[in-house]
Amino acid sequence: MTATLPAAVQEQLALQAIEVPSWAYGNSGTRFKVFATPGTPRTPEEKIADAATVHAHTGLAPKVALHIPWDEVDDYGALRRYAEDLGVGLGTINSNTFQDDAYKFGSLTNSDPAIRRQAVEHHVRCLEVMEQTGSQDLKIWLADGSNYPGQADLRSRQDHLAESLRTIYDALGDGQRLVLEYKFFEPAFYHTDVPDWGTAFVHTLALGEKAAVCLDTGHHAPGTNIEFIVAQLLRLGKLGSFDFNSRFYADDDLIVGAADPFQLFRIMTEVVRGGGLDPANGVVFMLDQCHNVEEKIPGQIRSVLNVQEMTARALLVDRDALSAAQAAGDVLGAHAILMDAFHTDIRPALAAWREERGLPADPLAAFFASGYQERLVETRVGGTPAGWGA
Ligand code: PSV
Ligand code: MN
Repeated sequence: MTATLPAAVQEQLALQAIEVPSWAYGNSGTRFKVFATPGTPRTPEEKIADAATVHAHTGLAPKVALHIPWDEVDDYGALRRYAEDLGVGLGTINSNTFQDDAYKFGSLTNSDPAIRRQAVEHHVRCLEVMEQTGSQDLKIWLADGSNYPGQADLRSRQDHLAESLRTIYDALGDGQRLVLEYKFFEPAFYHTDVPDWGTAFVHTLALGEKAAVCLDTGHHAPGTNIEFIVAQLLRLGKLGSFDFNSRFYADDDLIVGAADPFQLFRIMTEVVRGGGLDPANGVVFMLDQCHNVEEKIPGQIRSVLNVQEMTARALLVDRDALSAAQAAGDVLGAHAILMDAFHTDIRPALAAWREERGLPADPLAAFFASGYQERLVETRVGGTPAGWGA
């Protein structure tokens, strides 16, 4: 492919905005070991500074998603101004009802009304934070579930969930949305209260227009056709956001597009097909990743570039030719049209696209040459490195 992308593709790419998660910059690991990294941020401000560096090198990551209470500060208005001074905004607020002893047997689904109330109040507090950060989305992921058949009443927990979500939904302010994330297992192993897109869909449908589904790419059983779910949710107007990452075995939270680049291409192809790139459709593209053994800022740069590369390839699919081949029953012809786009090396064209915008042609090389990481290692001395609090 020549070094120039078609104008229509360039226009679409210019609109692309990927939210990066604050927790990607902190230390993380497995239940076996969290490895410390020199230069790791100690505060939400330092995480935001690292995220702003990703945006400065790629032009792709204008917002930082926060996790409450991991990113708890006294003054969220000041945090917002701090971010804006660095050229980024604050994005999705992720609630956390999975690290408190009270939630051992569930949060919004708990059979104890006092615990449900505590969990609802946490979410209402998150909505207040969103007022100050200017965030649009409250993202709810629940660790709720059970480990043994008979341990919990599956049915009444759905009723509790519906009621708790309703209370939170009714507290949404102007321009705020509730986004419900599903995950098929972990930390609960027998049953999970929001295990799949269907459950997330029925709850958000019952709530109303300001509620939608979050699709975390790592939250499916092996072999699940995720792009089908993308197509269906877009068709139903209920795809609120993505949590992008890669998985080999479980919820690995690896770099998006690393484990299965073709899957990311297929997902982005359905996003394009369903109008999901149009900001009017409200789909938020977020990363939900951890960098346990690789460098964190370069890991995030690699991630947003992977999303951009697969978006560009998806935009190159010859739609008219594909429709004609599909209508004609030309199985191999239709397949070849899709594969032609996937196999197109758009990297030189994207490098040129960046240069035209005053961005480095090679963001990773520019980051390594900038000395930013070395400065962090020298200056971030003392204090407690941020972590996921597990
Ligand atoms: C749960 O596995 C999850 O995907 C949710 O989005 C949480 O908020 C996030 O991970 C925490 O890392
Ligand atoms: Mn997630």
